[in-house]
Amino acid sequence: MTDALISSTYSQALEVIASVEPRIAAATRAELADQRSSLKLIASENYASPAVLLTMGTWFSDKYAEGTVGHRFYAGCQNVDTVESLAAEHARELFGAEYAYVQPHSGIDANLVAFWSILAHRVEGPWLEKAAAKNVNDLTAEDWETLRKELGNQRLLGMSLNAGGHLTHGFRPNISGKMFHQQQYGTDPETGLLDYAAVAAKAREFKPLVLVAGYSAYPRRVNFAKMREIADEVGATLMVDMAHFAGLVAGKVFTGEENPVPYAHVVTSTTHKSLRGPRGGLVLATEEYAPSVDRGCPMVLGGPLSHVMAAKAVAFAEARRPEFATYAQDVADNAQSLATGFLSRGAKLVTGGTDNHLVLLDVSGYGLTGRQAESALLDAGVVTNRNSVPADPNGAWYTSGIRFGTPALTTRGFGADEFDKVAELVVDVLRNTTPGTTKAGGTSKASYVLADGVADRTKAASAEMLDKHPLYPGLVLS
Ligand code: DSN
Repeated sequence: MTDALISSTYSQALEVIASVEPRIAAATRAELADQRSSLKLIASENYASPAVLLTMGTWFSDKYAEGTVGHRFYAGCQNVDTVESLAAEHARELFGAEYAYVQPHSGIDANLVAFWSILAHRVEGPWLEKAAAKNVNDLTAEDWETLRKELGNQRLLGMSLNAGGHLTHGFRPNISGKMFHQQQYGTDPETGLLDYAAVAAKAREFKPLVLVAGYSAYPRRVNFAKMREIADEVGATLMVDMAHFAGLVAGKVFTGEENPVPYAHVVTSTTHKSLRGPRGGLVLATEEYAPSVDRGCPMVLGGPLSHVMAAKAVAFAEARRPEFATYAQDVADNAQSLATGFLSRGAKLVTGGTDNHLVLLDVSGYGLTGRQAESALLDAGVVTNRNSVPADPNGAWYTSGIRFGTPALTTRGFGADEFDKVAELVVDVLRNTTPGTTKAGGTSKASYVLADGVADRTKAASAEMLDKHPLYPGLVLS
């Protein structure tokens, strides 16, 4: 697409929107300006291509299509069938998966589909075959009673939130921590690294039905062959949530035992993080689990978002191109550079570094909570998110960490030297931020004071780099 075409397409689209609700058009323009002028370092965010974004803005949004390809609860789904089949085909090819389900609306939805499918597939009962055979309406009252009892007694072992796991991996305040008896594995208290022997010991004792691997704030790679060995030993299903690192799998940075697809029974993902697609979810599975995954809608999900499935197909097609592999390698190399930049300036990193796309900086050494650091950085135009560190004394609200990710700025074209500069700017802000005081005169965990001039000098230095790597170059709104 030419620059002129993209510019006129978006300019005209905004005019149409403004004719109905000008404040939404204005907010959309403001969002582009904000994203263009800030250092986006949120590890779970990226910038989708104009092709992906445009695909979401069509009349596919208007179509209901509960069910599966060729088996819908609504008439007139032939074009949605085309879209869903193509998205699933691209996903299977991209990841070398036996089966792909592209309907989940988000990562949490994908995980719910996975939990359902594992329960449906694994939990013994007369209802099982019927459910998998898609005649769930034949279940008797007695079948449902068995199902309720059996489902309520299953166990799940996942990585704790503090160690970098996700809240859907059995964290108590999440439904995953309530629908299963759950236990969590952590990381080695000294190194912050995953201790496979400790995971195995816990699994032997707890005997989970589901072993969940994957993370949203663990800055290291995982050996999925080892996780599968543990799952097999205790008879668990291995479910891997690769939401954060799917782009590194697609781009073949994570290969062999670091690629979850050949080892996990069920793999879940989002499509908008390192994978750089539209906001949404994805489930990959072995043939064995496919029939129960296929029942995600209407068992767990509302009707599929056809416009987003179409955008997933476009994004997967993009990720199958050779340049995506280059991008993925750059994401990992840039994270190395960012981590090295922090370490060389005396910062403390969880696990002492990274070998994926994210870096977790412990800000307690600066006398700050994660919340204070996040706010001070935002004042300086650096967009991050606060995050717990292992055994965090400040809990999940204030936290002691800041999570940084390289996927978004790598999309803009930032290289290793620029990520080193980013580390310099971040450290400068943190060194020049002090905690505020509470009304009672104590040290606040929320308020902070950023020294005069620091925000301006950070923004000026960032602007030099951002101007060199414009977001959506050529897109000029009239
Ligand atoms: N919100 C995502 C993240 O930031 O990692 C996970 O749900």
